[in-house]
Amino acid sequence: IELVSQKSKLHPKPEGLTLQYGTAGFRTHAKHLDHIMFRMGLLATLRSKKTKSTIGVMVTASHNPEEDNGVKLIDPMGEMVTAAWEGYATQLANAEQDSLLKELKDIIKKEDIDMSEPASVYVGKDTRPSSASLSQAVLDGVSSLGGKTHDYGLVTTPQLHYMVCCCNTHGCYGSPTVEGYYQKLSQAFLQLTQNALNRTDDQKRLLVDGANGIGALKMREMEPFLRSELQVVLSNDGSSGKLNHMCGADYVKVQQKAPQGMNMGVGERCCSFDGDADRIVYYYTDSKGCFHLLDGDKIATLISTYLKELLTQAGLNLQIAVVQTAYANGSSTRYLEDVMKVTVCCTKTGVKHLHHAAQEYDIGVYFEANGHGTVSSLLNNAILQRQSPGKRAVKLLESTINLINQTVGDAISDMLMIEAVLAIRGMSAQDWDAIYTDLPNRQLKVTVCADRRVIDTTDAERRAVSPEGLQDTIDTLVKKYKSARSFVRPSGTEDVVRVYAEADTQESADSLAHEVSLAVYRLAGGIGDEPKPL
Ligand code: G16
Repeated sequence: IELVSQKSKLHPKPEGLTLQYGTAGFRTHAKHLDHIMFRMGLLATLRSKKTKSTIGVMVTASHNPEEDNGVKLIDPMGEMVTAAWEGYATQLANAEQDSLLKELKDIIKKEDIDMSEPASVYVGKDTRPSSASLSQAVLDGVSSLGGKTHDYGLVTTPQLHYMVCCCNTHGCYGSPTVEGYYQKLSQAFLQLTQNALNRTDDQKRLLVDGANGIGALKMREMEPFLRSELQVVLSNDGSSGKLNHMCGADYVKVQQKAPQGMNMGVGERCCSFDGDADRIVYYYTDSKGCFHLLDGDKIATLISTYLKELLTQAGLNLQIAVVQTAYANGSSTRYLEDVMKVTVCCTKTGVKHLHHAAQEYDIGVYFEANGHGTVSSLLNNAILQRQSPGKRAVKLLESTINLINQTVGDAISDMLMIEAVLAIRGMSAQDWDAIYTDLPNRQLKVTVCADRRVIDTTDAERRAVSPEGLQDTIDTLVKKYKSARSFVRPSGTEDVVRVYAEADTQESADSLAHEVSLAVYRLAGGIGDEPKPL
């Protein structure tokens, strides 16, 4: 512990700076983060000693602009750290320099941590220029508490989650190497696509927008493993453009348009990763040049329909549910509940919330509309072996489970899963899109001068409880439009308040989103110019 005192001086905290643990960890401009990284190295070491397992620390700000950075902490089974430890993270992050040791000792005492236990921390980083020195700060933090590190260098966030899970399951989940990850996923993908009818090269072609980030690098590495069963045409591969700038999953989802730098033919399947490759959205343009987005809700529908059918064919009576957030398009929820008859539940934003809700079911398909999600499943080989193992549906389920990265949303794994399902079912992007029609929607951001948490929400973020009068105003506005819904919430990754609106027409959705933004601007102390109509 004395070494911590010395080493922490090399990663000093700017006095008075306080940061909150957000939707997926700390995230802000990279220049404020050196001390945070060192301290998260300390915390991961304590967590490792406490759980007697390997813990992961990923340096990334995912969809945020290139200048930002952040940190995601990974628990033993590859999930996000628990709420109690998020609290400790905030405690350590905001301790002034001279009270760091005191706070550290406080956590050790509260958690009754045996400091003589060994510790092991896996570290990874994305391609941001600031990630190299920030991940070094994490490594310093771990070593100053005597922990062992394995630096994976440049990896996607879900790859690091996978490594942590492989390590702590002693290889049962797979081998904790990037090569092991490619092998496991590609084998499952190749097995699944053997069940597809003869596909032409055109059908095997997929345009991938790598967001100029780590996903592009890793896609290149993985390509040979896929043996031309998937023919990836990569754009925004990081060779020239800026990370997430006019490209990537968040840009495509929020702007509802194609990324720059992608040459899309009519009807061609295209997809975009985000900056750390834990999100994916699909899209295509039709013969009239109209852009069609296939977002996380459409992905959840495709995957849950496929799984439900396989379970029936395999004679397995397992409960399947879909977990969404308030951002889920109203049409998707209606389709899932009314047509597919699956249980749908709604949680707060943040995959950590969806992941836990999904674990309540035998099979939980969870996706945020922004394309962040995966499947959590109790299905394992032992269960499948009891169901006549030769059966086609059982074999398909087995490969499907191997293809899914069950630890967290994973753009590469989700992409392979979607490609396999479309291939097996002989579906085009248009067929998939036609399952249901999205309600037109709009997302906007409002910047407020005070702490954005002046907006407090309840009911899985669907209703605002403060500031006073805001929810009443939203209710009144929503009543003016048909099939309308709107909500506001403070972002946990950017310094903005997010506004979502949907309605029967794009004009109505745009107009409602604008009116609600104005209400936020007026009642929550907006800064800058008043929001303008779209
Ligand atoms: C993170 C979280 C997601 C969340 C997104 C936006 O994604 O992991 O669950 O939907 O932030 O959160 P917010 O609306 O609170 O800013 P990523 O891909 O940026 O890590």
